[in-house]
Amino acid sequence: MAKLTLYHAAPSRSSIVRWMLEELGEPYDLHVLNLAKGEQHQPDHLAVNPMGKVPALKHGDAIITEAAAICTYLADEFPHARLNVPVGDPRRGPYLKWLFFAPGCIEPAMTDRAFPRQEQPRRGMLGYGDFDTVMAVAAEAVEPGPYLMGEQFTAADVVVGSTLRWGMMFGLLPKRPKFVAYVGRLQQRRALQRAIALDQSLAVA
Ligand SMILES: N[C@@H](CCC(=O)N[C@@H](CS)C(=O)NCC(=O)O)C(=O)O
Repeated sequence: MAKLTLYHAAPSRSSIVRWMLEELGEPYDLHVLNLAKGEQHQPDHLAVNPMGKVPALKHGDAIITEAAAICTYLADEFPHARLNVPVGDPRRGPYLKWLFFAPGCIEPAMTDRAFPRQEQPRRGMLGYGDFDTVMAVAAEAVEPGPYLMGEQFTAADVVVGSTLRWGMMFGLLPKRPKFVAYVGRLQQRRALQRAIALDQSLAVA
């Protein structure tokens, strides 16, 4: 089987992929980068990800970047883990919507609020519209639960859940009761607990 290698720094957005890999239960190697030392901008890493960022995933000869794309890829590539909604299932559309919603709407709404622009663009020009609508839509989506796709935990929960978890942890997102309850459910998952513990030991090493 082709080897999986995660280009990782802890804590960072590559922790999203580490959680995903722990959910999958497939063996993987880590290639750890020190972001503070700028290793992500060195030529050997730029050959992997010309964006000079983590995460990146190498699977055999394939290199995938962008956390949400990597999680989507892994869920489809290892369907036995039941972390995807397969092509042909009518729930696939909403599943993909949430995978794109985190990097396409939640994250830019959050960072634009943290680092406001000098001039506020027209709402129609912003792909996410406005912060309050994004928060309201996300809160309604996580409410019935336990997961975004109902009883099935999927890669969409890894991506959306990580964004909400980090956003609240750093005070960038409001601690809405629906977000807190959802993230609390996710934190019960052994794979997330394992990923957090592994990242903590990496950070202190
Ligand atoms: N759009 C990328 C963002 C990745 C990203 O910004 N990673 C940060 C760590 S959280 C990084 O590598 N920063 C180092 C740098 O830009 O120099 C994704 O979702 O994977």
